[in-house]
Formats: sequence, C-alpha cells, structure tokens
Amino acid sequence: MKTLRIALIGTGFMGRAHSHAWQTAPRFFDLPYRVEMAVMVGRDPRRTAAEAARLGWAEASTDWREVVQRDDIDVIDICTPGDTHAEITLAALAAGKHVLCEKPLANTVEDAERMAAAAAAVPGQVALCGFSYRRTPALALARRLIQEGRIGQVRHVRAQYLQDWLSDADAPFTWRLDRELAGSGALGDIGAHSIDTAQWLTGSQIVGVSAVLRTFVEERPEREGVVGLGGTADPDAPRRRVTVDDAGAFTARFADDAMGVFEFSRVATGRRNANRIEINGDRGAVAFDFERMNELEFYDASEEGHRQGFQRVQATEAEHPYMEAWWPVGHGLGYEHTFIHEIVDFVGAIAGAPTGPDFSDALHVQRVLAAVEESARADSRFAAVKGMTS
Ligand code: SOE
Repeated sequence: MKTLRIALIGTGFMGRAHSHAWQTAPRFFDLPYRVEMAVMVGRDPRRTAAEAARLGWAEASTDWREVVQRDDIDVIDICTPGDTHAEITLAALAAGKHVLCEKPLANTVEDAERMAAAAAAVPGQVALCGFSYRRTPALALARRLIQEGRIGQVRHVRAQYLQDWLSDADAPFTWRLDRELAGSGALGDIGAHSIDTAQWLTGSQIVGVSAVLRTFVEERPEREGVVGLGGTADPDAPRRRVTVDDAGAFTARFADDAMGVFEFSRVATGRRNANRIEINGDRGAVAFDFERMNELEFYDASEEGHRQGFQRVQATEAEHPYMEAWWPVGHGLGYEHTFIHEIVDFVGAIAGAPTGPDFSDALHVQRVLAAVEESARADSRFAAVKGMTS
C-alpha cells in the first residue's frame, strides 16, 4: 500500500482539528493509502514544535515554501488565515501536491479564480476545500433524501448560522476580525458554510442576493496569543479597529427558482454554534441544527393527514452516511468527526473516488460572498453573482 506523506500548515483551531482528523481517520476507516503525518508548519518556532509533538507530527518547520517543494511530501493541508491560501495553494499545486484548503477558499474572487484555474489545469491532483459540515452524517442523510426526491421541488431554503463568542464587547481582537487576514467577518467565516451547505443540499446555485451587513462593536481590546474563538481580554488593553462584519443577512435567488433566506452572526447571544438549515419542497421538508448534530428532522407530505408531522431521525444507524465506522446505534458523534470524514473523502479522492467541494464549487461560494458585500454596500440592492444570470 502506498504511503501519503502529509504536511499541514497552521497551528490554530483548524490546525488542531485537522491534525486530530489525520490521526484518527486511518484508525477507524479503511483508507486506500497509509497516512504519514510528516510535518506541521507554523510561524512561531516554539509553539510549532510544541504543537507538532503534541498532535503527532514527526517534524516541525517554520518554512512552508521549503516544505511545499520537498519530494517526500504528497499532500499540503492549508489551515492558515485566508490571506495566505492563494499563495500556498498555487505553490503546492505547481509542485505536484494534492491540496486540502480551509474555507473560504480565498479572501477575494480574483484569488479564488486563480486557485480554481490552477486546480483545473492539473486534474490528476486533488484540490478540495474544507467545508467540513458537508460531512455531518445527518446533513449527508438530508442530501440523500433530497436527491431521492423525498421533499420534491425545493421552494424555500432557510439557513442561519449563529454564534455568540463576540457578544461581549471586551472579547479580544483576533485575526478573524481583520479584513486583511480574514477577508470578511461572520460572512466568510460561518455564512460561507451555510452557502455551501445550501447549494450542496439542493444541487442548485445561488444566482443573486440582496444583503445587509453590520458591525456592532467597532473596536476590541488586544490580547497576546489568542487562538480560536472567544475568551475575554483586559478591558483597559489598547483597542484595535474591527474591519469586518459581526453579522449579516441576505435573501437569495437560486438557479432552480427556489428562494433563500440566510442569516449569520457571531453576536447572537445564547447561540453557541447553531448552524441551522431548513429546506421545504412541495412534497416534504428537512430541518437540521448543528447544536443537535446527530438528528435530522424529516417531513413527508405524502403521509396520511392524521400521521403528518416532522419525524426526528437519529442519524446514527450503520446505513447512515459515514456511520458504519463508528459506534453502536444511538451513540452520537461530535464536531471533530466532520473533519475525520473530510480526510476520509479527501484520501478517497486521491485514490480516484471524486468528492466535493472542489475549487470550482468553492469559487462559486466566493462569488456569492462578494455579491453579498456588493449588495450590502449598495443599501441591499439586488446583486447578481458573477457569471450567473438571474
Ligand atoms: C472552520 O470550518 C470554521 O468555519 C471556523 O472558521 C468557524 O469559526 C467555526 O466556528 C466553524 O468552523
């Protein structure tokens, strides 16, 4: 069996989630390749060495350019802020590597277009974007039901992604609040997941939007060494200007004529990670909330009237997507499993079983993000998604 040697770039929240996934995937799934966690790359030498040792990487490095050129590396897994995605991806694809890149694909449509073009030019190399929620078994089940026609023609897509880690005005400044590094705020960080999920579930693309974006807290205190989400800072610490949105909403038109309502916020007090979607078709509906990630609600309008109502399906049966590898029925999964499944599918794609979202899917998400910003700047005027006619 051939060995895939992995280099992962980034030591933060996503670097840890992906490291755990690379560790666990081969232990629970039969992968077509042996996986070797070769090198973790970060900026700070001490932190990178400590994280690499703790998370199971054989080596640590602070030089991604050197690592990308190494002959003994097959895969580059990019877990850095969006401002570096394009440069690293282009170098990795040119060096013949397979690429897994965190979402959103880039910070601008132009960068995303360059990345998608570079990936299309090397069809033998896999380039996958990390919209990990696609790999939640309950959502994969929803997709199966929609593809089987169980909800009929889709009319409504209603998606919310609500977090509250920025509710406190003294929550510290992080790279996720800096437009130069993150591209946008709640929009690209979590709204992008809803856009990807909605298009993937329905099989239909968003063609245009009408949007609002808001920043409620314009300056936040700085704190050293913030990793991941949340926490508090010293309220007297120097403040830095927030250059992204805290929250936003948009209505959307889909290519198949469905209508969409999207809302995303990192200041939705009380909602920790409520990534929700409900889709209503003319024959039924599905509804999901990541805070109850093992469950899918399914409504079948063809049931006899006296029995109609949403049924709550626990997506933990062996025949549900990904579940055969896990626990006895009813023994649910967690956030980290979505990344494990992403690695399983990514390695499968390298062995010849295609999976999404590829870079052209992720480019379309990027174009929707840009249309949302364009519409919000123009007082919610309808903005067509680049390349789409509405
Ligand atoms: C990573 O996929 C990610 O989008 C993070 O960037 C968000 O902040 C998170 O909460 C959901 O997952």
